[in-house]
Order: sequence, then structure tokens, then C-alpha cells
Amino acid sequence: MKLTTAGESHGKMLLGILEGVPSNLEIDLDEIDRYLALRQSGYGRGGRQKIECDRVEILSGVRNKLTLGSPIAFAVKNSDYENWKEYMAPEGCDTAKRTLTKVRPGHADLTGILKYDQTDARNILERASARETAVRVVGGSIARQYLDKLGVKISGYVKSVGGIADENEYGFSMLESAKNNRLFMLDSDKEQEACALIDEAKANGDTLGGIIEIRISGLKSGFGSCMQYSTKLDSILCGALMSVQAIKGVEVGQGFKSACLKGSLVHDEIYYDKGYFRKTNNAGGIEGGMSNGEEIVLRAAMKPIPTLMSGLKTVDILTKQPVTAAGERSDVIAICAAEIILESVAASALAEVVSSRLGGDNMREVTERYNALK
Ligand code: EPS
Repeated sequence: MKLTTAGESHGKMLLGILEGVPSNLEIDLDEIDRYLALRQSGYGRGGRQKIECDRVEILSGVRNKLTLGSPIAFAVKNSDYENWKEYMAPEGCDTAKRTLTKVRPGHADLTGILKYDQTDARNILERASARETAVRVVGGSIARQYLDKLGVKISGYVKSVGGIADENEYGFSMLESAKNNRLFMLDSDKEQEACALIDEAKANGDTLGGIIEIRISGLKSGFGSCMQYSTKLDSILCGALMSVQAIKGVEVGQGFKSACLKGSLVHDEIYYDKGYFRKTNNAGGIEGGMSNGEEIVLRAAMKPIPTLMSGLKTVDILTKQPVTAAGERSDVIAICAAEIILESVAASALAEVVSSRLGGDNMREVTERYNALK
């Protein structure tokens, strides 16, 4: 299952093509739109989300709600294009009116300009923008519906915002309720503190990041491989998470904490009672690059949004003089969006691993093969 995306942040629309989905998977369009709406939600978002109301339009590969086995093409419209077409239209426009030369630290602006031989960072930022993730959420929602047929579920929540951390542990069934909360946090006191911190950052023209936990339940053991580095499940899932804009760190299970502990406190001892089981899950459900049947636990660190209204020090690429970086309209934090996006990319990456092991041209074959696994 492979997703290709296209589209610029203020262009006409975002597009995705998802290949390799078996036939006869029933697609729930309302569910895709629900995840799109969740991606737009959360405390601390900027003005752009008031303009957009993301909805998916399926263009091919689905007939009467069932996949055909052909590539699934889809679009999410950019409503803001109406305000931007005189600066963005492919058929001709006034590019001079919206140039960005005061390149923003932390963004793709400067390196992109040099790499693609541009004189306007807009030609870089339009594609580098996290707006692209809207279609990754669509692809991820379809992948999620595929995995759901096998009993595999993906969820998550926000663990910390700007250093305000929720250290509690939660059962999988509790995680979905986080999506009813302003910051997708499960500890309401911490969430209130985090909202106050966001208000303060906003007042100071600053931004914030945080940590997100993604969990996968119901996956049988043996997905991924210990036979070739490129097929290790942890490398595939962590690579997917790292591909999301603003993600700067990823860990599996105890992750970085395990580096400070003795082996006796890290490795999950093995027991048998009609089947193998563990009493702990410090490995986060992956050993030797393969799922071990326990819940998969991933955590990702999101850096603060790099467009600061207060402006960082930079250089104007035309004059080479020191200036304050461009203060484009910006979110203070987009942690809820990132939570949904990370669930989505984890779903896409896992669906690819599952479908490459199981094969199957139609969902009957896929489910029979999965159910036949121990
Ligand atoms: C983004 C900048 C902002 C965000 C955008 C990502 O957009 P704008 O420049 O239009 O205000 O709102 O995110 C989205 C539009 C979205 O839908 O997530 C950036 O620079 O990455």
C-alpha cells in the first residue's frame, strides 16, 4: 500500500493516490471526514483553520463505497485558494506580491531556496507546509479501515505540551476520550496548565511543541522482520513518524529511558500459560524488528512551530542584511493536528507491512490469511 501526495498549501487542492488497497474494502467517508475535522481541531491553532473546512472527495478506485482494487485517488480542497489565486495560479499570476525573502529559521525556507535555485521562499514553503498532512490523514484513514477489519486499532493522546507532562499510564480503551479534550490530553489539570502556557506564548508572539504517544493494539506477532534491516517494523514505523513536519524525535516503548536502566529492569520476561505472555511491555511491542503480540507503543517529540509572530533573527536573502524573520500568520501549537497525523502515518506504514506479508487481492483473502496466523 503506497501513498503519494501532491499539492501546495495555498494552491487549488491537495491530492493523494493510494495504491495497493485490496478490493471490497468498505470505505466509510464520514469517518475520513471525522479525522480530517479532528486534524483541524485543538487549542492554539491560527486563523487558517477558520477558513478551511476539510472534506475528502474520492476521485477513483471506489464504487458504491467499496474499493475496486485500483489506485484510490482523492482530493481535499484548499478554500483559501480563492484568496490566493492571484499569487498562486499555475496558469499565470503575480508572484512578486507574495514573495518571502526574510527566511524563517527552523523552516525549509533557506536550504530549499539554495537547493531548488529559487529567489522566493514561497516556492519552497508552499510544499513544505504541514497543510500537506491533510491528505496523509485521508490515506491513513483508509489504511486504518483496512487494519480495523483485522482487529488492529490505532489511537493516541498528547502526553506533554511545552514541558507540562502527564506521567500517568492509560489503558488503550481510555485513549479515544482524549479527542474530546482541548489539547487531546487525558489529565485535565495538566491540560488546563498547558492551555495557560499557550495563552502566554501567544501573548509573547512565541510557539510551543510537545510529546505525543501513539498506540497500536490487536496486531498479531511476527509483522516486520529480523532478516533485513530495511524490513524491521520499528524502523518502518519510526521512519513514518519522523516524516511528519516538526517531528524531531521518536522512541519505541521505554525508548530513551531504557538507556539509563539496568537490563533486568528493561527486558520483558517471558511466561507461558496456554500461550506466551509478558507481565511488562517495556519493549513497546517490538523485539528484533518484529511485532511480539503486545501493544505497540510509540512516542514522538514535536518541536515548537518555527514561524514566530515575534520574529527570530535571520538574513534577507536579497540584501544579505540582518532582519527579523517573516511573521506569517501562524499556529501557536498544532499538537492535536500532529496527534491525528501521527496515528494516520502509523496506520499507512503498518498497513503496508501487513499487506506485504499477507498479500491478497481482495479483503476476503486478506482476512482469511490474517485469521489463519497464530
Ligand atoms: C503552516 C502554516 C499555517 C498553518 C498550516 C501550516 O498556514 P497559513 O500560512 O495558511 O496560515 O495553518 O497548516 C494548515 C493550513 C493545515 O491545514 O494544517 C506551515 O507553515 O506549515
